[in-house]
Amino acid sequence: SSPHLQTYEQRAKKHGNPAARKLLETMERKKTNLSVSVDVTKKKDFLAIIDVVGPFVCLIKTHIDIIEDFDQTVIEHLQELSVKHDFLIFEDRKFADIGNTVALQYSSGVYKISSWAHLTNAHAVPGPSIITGLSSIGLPLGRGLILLSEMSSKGALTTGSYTEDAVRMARSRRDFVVGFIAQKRMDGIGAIEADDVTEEDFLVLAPGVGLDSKGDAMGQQYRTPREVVLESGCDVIIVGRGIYGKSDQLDVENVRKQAERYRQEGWSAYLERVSL
Ligand code: 5BU
Repeated sequence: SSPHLQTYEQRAKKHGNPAARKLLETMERKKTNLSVSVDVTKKKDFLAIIDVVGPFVCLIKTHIDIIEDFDQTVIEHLQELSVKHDFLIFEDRKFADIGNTVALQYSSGVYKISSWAHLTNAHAVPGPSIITGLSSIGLPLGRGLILLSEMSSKGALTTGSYTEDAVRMARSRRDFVVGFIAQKRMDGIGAIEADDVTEEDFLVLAPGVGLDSKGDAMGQQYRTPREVVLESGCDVIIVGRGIYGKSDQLDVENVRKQAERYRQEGWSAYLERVSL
């Protein structure tokens, strides 16, 4: 049956990529398909939020380049928290250049993303060479790549044949590409008869998730965990401001409460889905 009707545990046993396998195992063990996107600019707030939401998430999503007071201790503490609370790390870098450049951006510079992020992502727009470049660094380290096949923002150009071509690119590199940022499952999309799609299991990570708001003033659009997981078959819900609110008024107790609330919503939608 289609991967989204199987349990995360069943899928973990069959997955060929170590990062994807570890993520699926973590989801099952902690009973969570929640990823929190920690988009704050101070390292103190960044680490405080992660310490609070850690018990409720399978994955922490970062934009490491927005931290103003970044230094190497941010990564050290992030890694300590990932062990303490048992979650994986996803740097939402959205690589978009030629293979040689993205390999350098992934491995080098200030952030050395490949040394600490289990997952990172890339636009499909440069074509298959972006996967060749990133995999030359990430594959030996046991990392996984997520391709952007759809975006959550109003008017996104990631539709139709672009989405199909992105899925085809992923299908030809299943050793390294483990899933999509998308708004729905991509099973069989763009496949031609010669493609064997029965063995493929792409994780679908969905941003644009919120319970109390339909969007923001800059084009973000929100759907509920139930819509995303049950109706659209996505595997991981990505929630940012829905959990930590306005980061200049951090209310730790409320962050904990919201993380538990989204975990509960996402997990019950998943349980309903696999019992169909
Ligand atoms: P929010 O606060 O829940 O709206 O944050 C959403 C996060 O997901 C934010 O870090 C975005 O950069 C990220 N995102 C997104 O919202 N939509 C997309 O299509 C992609 C990433 Br790709």
